[in-house]
Amino acid sequence: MSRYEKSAACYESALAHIVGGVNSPARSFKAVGGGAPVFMNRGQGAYMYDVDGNRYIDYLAAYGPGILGHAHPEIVATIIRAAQNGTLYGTPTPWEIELADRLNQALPSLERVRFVSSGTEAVMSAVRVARAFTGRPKVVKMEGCYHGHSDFALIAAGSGPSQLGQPDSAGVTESVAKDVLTVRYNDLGALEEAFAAWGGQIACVITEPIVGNFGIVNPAPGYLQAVKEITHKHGALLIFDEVITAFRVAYGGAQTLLGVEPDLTTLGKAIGGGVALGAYGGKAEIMDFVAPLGPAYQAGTLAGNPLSVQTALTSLDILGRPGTYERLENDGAYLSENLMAIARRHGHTVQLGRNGSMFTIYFTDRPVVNYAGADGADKEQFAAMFRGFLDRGICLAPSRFEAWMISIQHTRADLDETLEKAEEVFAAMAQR
Ligand code: KE4
Repeated sequence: MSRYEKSAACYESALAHIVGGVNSPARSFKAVGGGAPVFMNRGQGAYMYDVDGNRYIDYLAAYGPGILGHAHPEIVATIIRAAQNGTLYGTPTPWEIELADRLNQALPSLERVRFVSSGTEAVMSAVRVARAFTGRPKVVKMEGCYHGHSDFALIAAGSGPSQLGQPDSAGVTESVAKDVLTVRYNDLGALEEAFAAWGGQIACVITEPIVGNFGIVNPAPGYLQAVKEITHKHGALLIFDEVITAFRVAYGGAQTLLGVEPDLTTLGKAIGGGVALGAYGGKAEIMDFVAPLGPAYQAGTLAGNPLSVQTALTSLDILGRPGTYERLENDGAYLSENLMAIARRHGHTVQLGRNGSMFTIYFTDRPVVNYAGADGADKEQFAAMFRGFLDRGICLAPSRFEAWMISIQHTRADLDETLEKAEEVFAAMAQR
């Protein structure tokens, strides 16, 4: 019986009524050679278990939310308690007040906040508010950054920084694309060029402050401060998409870690502790443009729901404990540096992008500072590494543009087991 026999059967069944057999294209194995993805049916601590009964040390972390590991006992207790009082009222609740205050304490730039149900909704809403506040239509985004699947976010780069975008998905119209400019990350000249061409029409610049969507790429020293200055010089707003980085790289996110405050911030993933929650917010004078106070509409049936908000409060309780981020930093450094040493010892040419407990190994000979660098890394080598680890019970994201992510439930023994398996994986790859 093959290791993945039941996953393969699940996949065939899933194809009957679920598009591509998956509820998010990121979960398909298209980027790693295709075939049936692995179907999991249990998560416990640092581990996941597939329908064939195989155990995996989990570095996928559900693409970020998994910072607490699976079935954390305090999270489970909160969800049970919340459910016993009803999961959704359609009215305001006291827990939303507490969470909004906690987010403001963690990220002081969040003077006003709105809760939504996903990162996509957070970003879509923040961009609408920026357009409403400035009265301008255009948005500047960074090539390769991902901001969810609302129309404006699915725009491919134009031929240059001042060239208007092209739809990057069927169903996104040219009229949407003409209001999106894409510039290279870590390239201030490109940003200046975009403003020189369209300055008076640009509502906002949105960026992942520390990139997580073409692997982990840090901003060059001074880059984010300079982006903020250029943006403000032209009367536009700066949006930090911290859906990955908030409460992952630091309790206060990248803006606290790096000391650069945006006008608006979007949040998701880790704040929810594994349930559906997003948020956006920023300066009061901007956010008060949102209905019912202002003319920018945003709403949601599940927005701020008691189940998600109480779970988020417990998630922040846990993450706010002393030593959490020192441990995540130490584990990230320990695992990534040893993985790189093992890969190099087996003759592989690799680069590392890392911030705290999340990192990416690129098969390329030069440091990665932008999307082009990440896209130039060897995809076959990544696929071989992904499969090699998967077959040995180590679960990574099936994409070279994602990251290894460590949780607070991973032990040093888990990391050492991973390194033992890495010796086999990188040796086998060298024999190919
Ligand atoms: P969601 O709508 O998936 O909750 O969030 C969209 C989003 C917004 N901003 C950033 C920086 C993000 O990384 C994301 C979502 N991330 C991807 C993977 N990096 C989610 C995986 C998926 O789509 O299944």
